[in-house]
Amino acid sequence: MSDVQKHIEELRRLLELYNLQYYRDDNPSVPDSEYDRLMNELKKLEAEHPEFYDANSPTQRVGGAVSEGFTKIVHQRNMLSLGNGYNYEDLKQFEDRIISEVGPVEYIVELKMDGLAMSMLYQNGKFVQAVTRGDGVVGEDVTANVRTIRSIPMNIDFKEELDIRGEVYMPRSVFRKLNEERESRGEALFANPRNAAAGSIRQLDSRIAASRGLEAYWYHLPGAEAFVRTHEEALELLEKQGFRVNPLRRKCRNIDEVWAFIQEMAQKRPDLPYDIDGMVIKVNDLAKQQQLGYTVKYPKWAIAYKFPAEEVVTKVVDIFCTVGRTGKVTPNARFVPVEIAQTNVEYATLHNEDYIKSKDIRVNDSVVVHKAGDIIPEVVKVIMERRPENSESYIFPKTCPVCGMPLHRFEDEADTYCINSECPARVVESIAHFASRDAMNIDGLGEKKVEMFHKAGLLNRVENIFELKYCRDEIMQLDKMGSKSFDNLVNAIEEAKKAGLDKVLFGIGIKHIGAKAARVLAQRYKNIDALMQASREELTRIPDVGEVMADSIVTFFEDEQNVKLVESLKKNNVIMLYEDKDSFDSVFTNKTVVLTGGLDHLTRSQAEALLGQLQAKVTGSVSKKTDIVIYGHDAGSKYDKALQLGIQLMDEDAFVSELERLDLLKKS
Ligand code: 1X8
Repeated sequence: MSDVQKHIEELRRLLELYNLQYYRDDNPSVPDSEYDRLMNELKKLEAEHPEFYDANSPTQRVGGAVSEGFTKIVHQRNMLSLGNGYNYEDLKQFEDRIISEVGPVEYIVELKMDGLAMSMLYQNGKFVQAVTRGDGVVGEDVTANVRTIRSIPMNIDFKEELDIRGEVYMPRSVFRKLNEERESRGEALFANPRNAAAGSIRQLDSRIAASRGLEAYWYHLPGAEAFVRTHEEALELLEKQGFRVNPLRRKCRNIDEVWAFIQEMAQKRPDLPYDIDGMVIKVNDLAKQQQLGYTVKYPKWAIAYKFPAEEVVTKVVDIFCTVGRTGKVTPNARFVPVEIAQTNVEYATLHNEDYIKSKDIRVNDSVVVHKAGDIIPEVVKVIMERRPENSESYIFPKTCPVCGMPLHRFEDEADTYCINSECPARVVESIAHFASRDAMNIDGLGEKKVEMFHKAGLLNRVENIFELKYCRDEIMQLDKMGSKSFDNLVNAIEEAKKAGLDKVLFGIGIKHIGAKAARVLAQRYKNIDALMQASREELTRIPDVGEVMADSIVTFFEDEQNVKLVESLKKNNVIMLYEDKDSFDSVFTNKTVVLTGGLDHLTRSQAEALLGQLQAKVTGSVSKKTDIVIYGHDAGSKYDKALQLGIQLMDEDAFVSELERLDLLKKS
């Protein structure tokens, strides 16, 4: 290494240290002037020696990179959400189930940050990538913006690959200042710190993200069992490696201790420097976590306790109906806007005709509205004493507010439907649903755009989406859209063709088939033709698929229009196959594996951790019970013994290519 390079590295090391002392520890060891002097020296040297560029250099943390959009990244492990609890009974139930499955356990109780979930990847001790949660399976690459959060170490003293999960947030004080500045400049205000953090992390210009004073707490290390025994130790490991871990956490021996801590934190909540929306309770022992496992949606070893909803009184200004993609007519209330749980609330769903009748909600009524965190606002009750004298009951419409056709309410159903399949509201909603995030995820084709294109006669059916690329001039004129934006839209549509069978099944809008059921069906049938041929009886035999769903699927594919839609998607090369992204079925699954000899491409513990992920049992010695021996260079007696016993042998190259095939290792 040249002297210059050595000097650059030393400056980087010092500046990173001073950065962390200042931003993470709130405990600077040198005056600002000294920091500035070293930073200027480093900037000068880096400018003179571009060959030593390093994206993680302290000079890079003020931002600078401007990107055109965020690359979508498939998480190596899904980012799950948690089941919710709202009271003591919910938590007690959570504990009862745990006790019945694994006996009494210890819990770690932490604050539930109201921010943005994030996953950071470290390889070889270096920060390499940060990805938002997204839908839990696919997130967005926001590396350049996360790099500007100065409390995050860019280099750590830990060579194993780490996936570090946590929450990026905006402190309340920063939020207040930001909004004051925005107000003085006449800019739109952020509704709450969470929205401000989200807006900042999705800035295309990383210098803006850098200026937003974002912070982060880290609370989860998937695969931690390779290094430690408990969640507590995992958090300590993160702390030791220099990550901010929220110190407000407690180990509890039972749910009563958990509840006491929750009460304590509920008291302190208003004085915290950041927003929290609840508490997270996790089983401490990692082996017990694994034993408890997961439901389809949530880990069974953790639960999120949500603080109670806030309630506010406001007045109903209007009641109006909207029509969804299935034709369902939903009544909504519009209020005098109020702030609840730090968001502005102006609308709430009134669900259906009976709901309005049972609460007797009327225009001009004063009502109690509640909202908890991410839960949609609801009308709790009408304050009857304040009802004006000339008040009249709400009369549910007899005709569709959009197309004017008569509405229909089926017997035994609470909902009312517009049964005109060409009703513009239904058409727009079903196309927008197809394009939406949890379905095909077509950026730039939200409801407003779909409505506009529909009005212009460009979008009458889902399959027309794939013809938009031929309407360049019309769309650019219609939408005052630049040619770049048009290209982006066309690219997003092309990209969406690869979304996979599960997304297509959800997107085409089969009644009663949500995102989860769509995934189950895709996993089961692998291609759409097999599903189209499935009988009612066959479908009901699938766990998670009941009779209502089975009927709905069969009926859907009996409709000629829907068969045409599928044909048209095929013609447009929309992929209708399913590839398993998160099941790691491999040659190693449930096998006993021995590693021997020196490995060149990964360390021994990396290999063991990856095999662990594949549900293989890694042991130290070769016996008749061994299924596979993976050998590197200079393998000795274990290799010989495997040969003797006729055990399957696999060299490192074969092992590495299998890991690459499973997307557990990146191709080098
Ligand atoms: C979400 C959050 C978790 C924690 C804190 N804040 C959150 N928003 C924590 O574990 N301390 S865990 C979590 C999740 O798993 N979805």
